Amino acid sequence: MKPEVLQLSPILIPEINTRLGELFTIRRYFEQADKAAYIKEHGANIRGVITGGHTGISQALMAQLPKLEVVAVNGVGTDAVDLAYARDRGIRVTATIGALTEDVADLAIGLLIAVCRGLCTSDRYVRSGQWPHSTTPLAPLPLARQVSGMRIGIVGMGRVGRAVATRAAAFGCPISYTDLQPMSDVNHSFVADLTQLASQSDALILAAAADKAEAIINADVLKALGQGGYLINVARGKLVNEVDLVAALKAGEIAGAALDVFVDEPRVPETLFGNEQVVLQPHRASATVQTRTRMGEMVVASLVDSFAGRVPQGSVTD
Ligand code: 8YV
Repeated sequence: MKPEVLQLSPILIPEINTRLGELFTIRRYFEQADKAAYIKEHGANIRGVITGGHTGISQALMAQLPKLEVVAVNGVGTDAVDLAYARDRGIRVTATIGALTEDVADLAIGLLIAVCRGLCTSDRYVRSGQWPHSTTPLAPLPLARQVSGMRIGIVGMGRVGRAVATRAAAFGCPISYTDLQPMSDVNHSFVADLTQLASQSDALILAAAADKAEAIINADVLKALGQGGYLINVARGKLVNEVDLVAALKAGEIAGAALDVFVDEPRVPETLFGNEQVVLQPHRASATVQTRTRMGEMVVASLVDSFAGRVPQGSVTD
């Protein structure tokens, strides 16, 4: 009999869904209107879970799956999974480690350029048909901020942070970083204190895991980043005190922000919608065909290996 797997969030690659269906009995929880009834019906037989990095799985749901052996996260962040509870129950948790590093770093740089160069504002200007009505052939848009040479502060020098650093270095940007400790294999300057890092950076790029860090970007850090500073977030919304960020943007205390992630997705503070100093993305950093295919393959392999008694490549609990 095929193992039963509860799927908490969709996978957008058809070939991966076909493969999952061949190997397992997939219970598509995310499509159910009455989720409680669905769990009552199928919970007792579920041996595996597929979920997204942001979605994770609550302890309450894991508690209703007595035969659960493995949670395969289709993402790299495991902050939305109670790892201590999973370990206690002997439930393995896997993540798609390494699969999305390049895409997330690409988007971080894309967002930095977009917000500094006003790409979205300019795009809206052209699309709305305003350009021909300008009194000069040049659009009367404010001049932008040069990106090359900006002092970049990276928060979290893991895989993504390092990939961001490689890209920023190619733009001639001096790079500093903060993390729990200095990394002996990283040549950029380590700054232990986040506020200090902010004060000496033109842009802060958040690439940290959110397991151990919440609301670390607060009013003090934003003040230190200052009126010429930009905040880029491709990690997790909860790293930022969003109320402080909205207030700092409104008061012009920082120059701008480009955000792929938010505290309460898909809800985004509406006051940001009309703010031209902000670029907004709906959590898309890993959303390319190539990366999502690789992630899906890792999810399949995690489940197959786990059910076969092998330790999967992306296990975070073994
Ligand atoms: C994905 C993520 O969008 O990797 C993560 O932790 O949050 C994102 O890359 C998400 O996991 C897709 O399900």
